[in-house]
Amino acid sequence: MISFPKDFIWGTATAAYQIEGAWNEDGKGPSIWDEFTHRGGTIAHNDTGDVACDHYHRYKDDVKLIKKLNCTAYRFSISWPRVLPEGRGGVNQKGLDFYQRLTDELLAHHIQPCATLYHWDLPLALEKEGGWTRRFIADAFEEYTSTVVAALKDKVKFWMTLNEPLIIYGAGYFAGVHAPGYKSLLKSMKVIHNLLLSHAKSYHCIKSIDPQAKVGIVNASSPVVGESEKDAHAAKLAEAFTQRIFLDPIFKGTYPALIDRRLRFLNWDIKDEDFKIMKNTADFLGINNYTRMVVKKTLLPLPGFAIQQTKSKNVTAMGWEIYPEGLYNLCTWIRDEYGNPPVYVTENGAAFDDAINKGEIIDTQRIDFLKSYLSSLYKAIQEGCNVKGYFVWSLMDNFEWAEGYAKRFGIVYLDYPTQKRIIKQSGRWYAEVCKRHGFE
Ligand code: IFM
Repeated sequence: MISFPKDFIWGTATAAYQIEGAWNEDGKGPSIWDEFTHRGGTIAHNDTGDVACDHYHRYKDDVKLIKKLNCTAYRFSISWPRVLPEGRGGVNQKGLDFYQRLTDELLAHHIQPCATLYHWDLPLALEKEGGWTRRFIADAFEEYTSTVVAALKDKVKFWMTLNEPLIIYGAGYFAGVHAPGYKSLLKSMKVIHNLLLSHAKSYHCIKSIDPQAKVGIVNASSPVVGESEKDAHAAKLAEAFTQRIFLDPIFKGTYPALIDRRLRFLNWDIKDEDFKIMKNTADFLGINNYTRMVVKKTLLPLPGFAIQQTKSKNVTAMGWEIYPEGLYNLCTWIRDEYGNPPVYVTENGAAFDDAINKGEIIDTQRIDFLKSYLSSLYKAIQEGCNVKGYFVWSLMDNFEWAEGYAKRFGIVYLDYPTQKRIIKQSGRWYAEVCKRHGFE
């Protein structure tokens, strides 16, 4: 029997744009994702998040589901343009009220609300002014933070500022496959620094409103390896550009030495005093882990590495290698490099091609996946890693960004035409894990 500590937090996770729907209801302003999906040709099957899981109207049922899963915590995100339709200035009270109702409902069911302030849905009005590429965004994010935290401070004590800054800059500004859809190395480098500054200002803002609150950042966390020995330096560069870049400023107050000059060469707006604001701005670290990253060196010096498609046959429906040891490697690396901070696995899970059969979804592959990653996490905890909780991605199938609804990550199945929710076999299994704090 694998038994996790008794105070270990068990949860599931979602994000506003992926589940809420109601994209233009009750005064919500448009986000970059509304614009990006409505462009057409950007998302598989031209899917949009206009309706998604209709969670905005069905949140009460969804909280009941979380309760059925025996989760003690729920990670969700707040939609910035629902609260501030123009990104700053006038507050949309109806939008804020939705999150009051949601958190009340969670607390009534003894589920701890864990809120992410930014999971990719930037107000379109701010994007029109340059969005994350311009420094003003940090003040706008601070204003948004203060509005939300002042309203919810009695209910939410666990805040995450940004979800996966790596994907924001990599997919949104470098590869162009996520909103706002730029393919620009220069823009992406500017975005990195502004994200970190925004995180830091948001951190200080939350602590000034509620010193008791726990505040952290959530990173897309994958251990990095070179494809062959020749690629060892490329792996170091990739680790710096994807992992250390968001950890060093927060835990050490500097950019990683290996890439500091390159970053400053590409972004003249990096000021030394920024690092004083950024240093020591995480009470905990959120890690989202799905796979590992295999890289190869490239001739181009920037960024100096190329991410390789896995050659493994052991993959999920996303084509991501199933590599549970990676979670152990990651946790022990964080322990050794960053002074063993409190860590929460804020996302872990897998997409598979689930099908309903006589009203049931038998997703044994997902159970195997979760078991193997949880076993790896358990080993890390046994070896002294300060891991405090685990959130499955995701509570239910939802809008999987560029992949639309084709990829299903949920432990609850969504029958989109009827909006019926059906707990998958993995959901029933996870409910037992949460109840027993472990599994055989
Ligand atoms: O669905 C996403 C989530 O929004 C952020 N982390 C990765 C998940 C799976 O791709």
